[in-house]
Amino acid sequence: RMYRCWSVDTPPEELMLSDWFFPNASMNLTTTKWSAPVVWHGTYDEGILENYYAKHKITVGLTVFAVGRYLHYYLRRFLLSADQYFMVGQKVIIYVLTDDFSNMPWIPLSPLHTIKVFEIKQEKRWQDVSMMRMKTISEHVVDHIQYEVDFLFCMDVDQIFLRKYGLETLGESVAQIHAYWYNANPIDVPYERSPFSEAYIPVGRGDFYYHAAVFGGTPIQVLSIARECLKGIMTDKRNNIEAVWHDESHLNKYFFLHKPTKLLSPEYCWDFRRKHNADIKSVKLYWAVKNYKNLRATV
Ligand code: 2GW
Ligand code: MN
Repeated sequence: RMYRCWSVDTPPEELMLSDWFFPNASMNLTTTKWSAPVVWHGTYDEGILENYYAKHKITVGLTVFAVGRYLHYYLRRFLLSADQYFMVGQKVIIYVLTDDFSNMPWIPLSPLHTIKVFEIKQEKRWQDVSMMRMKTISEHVVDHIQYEVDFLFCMDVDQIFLRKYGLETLGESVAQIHAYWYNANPIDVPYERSPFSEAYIPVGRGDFYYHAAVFGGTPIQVLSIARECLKGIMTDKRNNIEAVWHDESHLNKYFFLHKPTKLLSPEYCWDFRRKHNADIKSVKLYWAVKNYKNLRATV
């Protein structure tokens, strides 16, 4: 299954400007123009992967933040579903970062799975709760995660695993294509458009719009991602500017400059409020329902 290249039916000057590829209804992109695989359901052989990793044992890490009301609202379902579907049969360490140690839910875990809980302080602004995850991730990768896992994912907590999310997703640096923008016109995607922000991507440039709810790779690559994003966020703060989608804008800038080695289709982070369509064969993870009024009241 292949996407069609945008430049096929656009004039040459736009071809020069645009790094963009986008799908149409019948064709899904399976390789980027820099030769990275785009993983869709059906593009991988689970049996072959399982055989390979039976001989090459690995441990996979997963960081998740649950601060303030998000602990009560989302953490239990995230963890229960992760235990059931994330890297089934592999060694997994889930790193929970929370401001409320004592309200950590009890979760029955499968063999080979474990949870490590770390306390962090709550930021005053919700934008900072989200953005400062990059700082915390960097610190924990340096302190211990780099010695504990072979691959690491970083995810939002407001989502739920629905099917096996497995070895096919592992790579050096892994980016998630955003469910809302995967088939959009590239000039419409919400990259940061102010040249005064470190996250700036000019109109007409960019490859994909990536979702910050899921990113990953080897610990060293995740460290590089988190450090660069944090650097951009802190520079913007000094310049009194905040990118339109906070850490997500900086992540998009990072992956624009350093192309990911593997991309995940929107099946790996789907929103069921989007109309069903034939591109989406098998949803592995989906967005939990959000009640902004209650959730954002205290933060
Ligand atoms: C965030 C925003 C408003 C109010 C509360 C929070 C909040 C976030 C919180 O009170 N507690 C908390 O633990 N978080 C963590 O930050 C949690 O892990 C959550 O999943 C993550 C990102 O916040 P979230 O999920 O509300 O943001 P979204 O779903 O609108 O996500 C996208 O845009 C964000 C930036 O605005 C991030 O880039 C995120 O990764 C994107 O998915
Ligand atoms: Mn989220």
